[in-house]
Amino acid sequence: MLINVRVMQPKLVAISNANVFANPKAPLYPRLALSKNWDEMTVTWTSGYDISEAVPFVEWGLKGEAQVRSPAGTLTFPRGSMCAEPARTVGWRDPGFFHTSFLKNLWPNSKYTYKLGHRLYNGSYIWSKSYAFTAPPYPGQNSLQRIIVFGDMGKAERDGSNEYADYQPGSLNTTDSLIKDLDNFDIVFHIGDMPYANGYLSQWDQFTSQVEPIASAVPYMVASGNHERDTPNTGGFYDTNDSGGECGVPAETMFFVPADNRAKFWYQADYGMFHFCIADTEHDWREGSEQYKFIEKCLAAADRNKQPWLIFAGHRVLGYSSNSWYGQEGSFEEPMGRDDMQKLWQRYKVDIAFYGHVHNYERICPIYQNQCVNSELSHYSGTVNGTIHVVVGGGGSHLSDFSTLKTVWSVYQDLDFGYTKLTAFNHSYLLFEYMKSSDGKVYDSFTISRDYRDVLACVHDGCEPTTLAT
Ligand SMILES: [Fe+2]
Ligand SMILES: [Mn+2]
Repeated sequence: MLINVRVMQPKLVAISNANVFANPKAPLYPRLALSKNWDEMTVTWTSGYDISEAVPFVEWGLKGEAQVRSPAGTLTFPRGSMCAEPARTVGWRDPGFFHTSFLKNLWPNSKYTYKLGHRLYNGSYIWSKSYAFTAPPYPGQNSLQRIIVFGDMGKAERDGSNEYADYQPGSLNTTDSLIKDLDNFDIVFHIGDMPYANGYLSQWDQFTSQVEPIASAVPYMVASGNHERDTPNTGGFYDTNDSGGECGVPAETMFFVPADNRAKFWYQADYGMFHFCIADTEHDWREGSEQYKFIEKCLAAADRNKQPWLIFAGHRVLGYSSNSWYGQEGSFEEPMGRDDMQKLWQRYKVDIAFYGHVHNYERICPIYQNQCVNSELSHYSGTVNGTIHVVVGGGGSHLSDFSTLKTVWSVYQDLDFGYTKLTAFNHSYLLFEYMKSSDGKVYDSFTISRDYRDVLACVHDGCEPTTLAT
């Protein structure tokens, strides 16, 4: 049945023949994610099989060689774990089961194949189709490493049905561009606002289905956004119901991240020459908070000789954005965003900070205490004396206007759907690119070239004391 859904006035458009599902419980939508250990990959998928009915596992191994089986855990969440309407009421739908397996002892950069399986207690097996991935590089390893970053993608249907308020018009373009380019990147960071299910749980399946070609092939790392987490009176930093009562539960159960506690969605990730510190902007980040301590520890953990490229990312704009509502508020950031965090970006010489939430693209100069520290626009080199901030929230959801006020620090603005890519060629050369989702072509870019001593060099107040003693 094809129904054009305006939620309040559904209109019947056409009726198809009856659909029969071969196996409505079949294992689906594998999504890869980095683990806490560099030589592991996690695979999470969705099925209709509880542990009481079948044993979930992954059959996997080096491509073309003997395959082994690894066990998987099983999780679900009940209606009672939703915090408010509509997730607890009209938006609720039994989510099925979520399985995660840890594939261990991987050989760096090697190709693996894998299949999801369930062994029923009557001895028969249910299989998924076969998938493949490339194992992550060893931390510090010198090899080509390519990272995709964007936020706020959402989902959409190709036949135009169920276009729920036409909320994510650019989503399919972004997904399709990435699928077309799948051989040319190694890992994805989707920094919050994933399906915009907003308490209508079936939309999570639509989203995991849409990203499956990407997430089943490269690690799909996520961050928590207001549309995943925010529900009043549930311990978050914001008291709006942007998640439609989900209060983070579907995101934290359906996607694996290497956090100590997935309900506190901050974590670190190593990928070769990159060290990532991912913030959870829906929880307090100010000095003295649990998250602030974590972010400091994470940034301090980057050995810049081996991991020169230090990246900070979070959903809301803790840094700088010329978005119109941030402009009206006057400080061009999420309220209280950079007050405390900038101390850490400066002290630990973060290269680039990424944000979503604002649905457009904007690049900020290398900045220190609200001042551009470099008039260069495209080829940065030498001492690390400021952090470059990037808003990349144009993944697909309706676009956000820029302020008419001009700021000195805004280098490039694009009111369109797009995503960004980082390419580390080695320890001293990084390429940044911004692509439009509509054609996958590069519209903005810059490079950073420098050596280890340029990271160690004293700048501003960021140096340890020295002595004259010899
Ligand atoms: Fe968003
Ligand atoms: Mn948001």
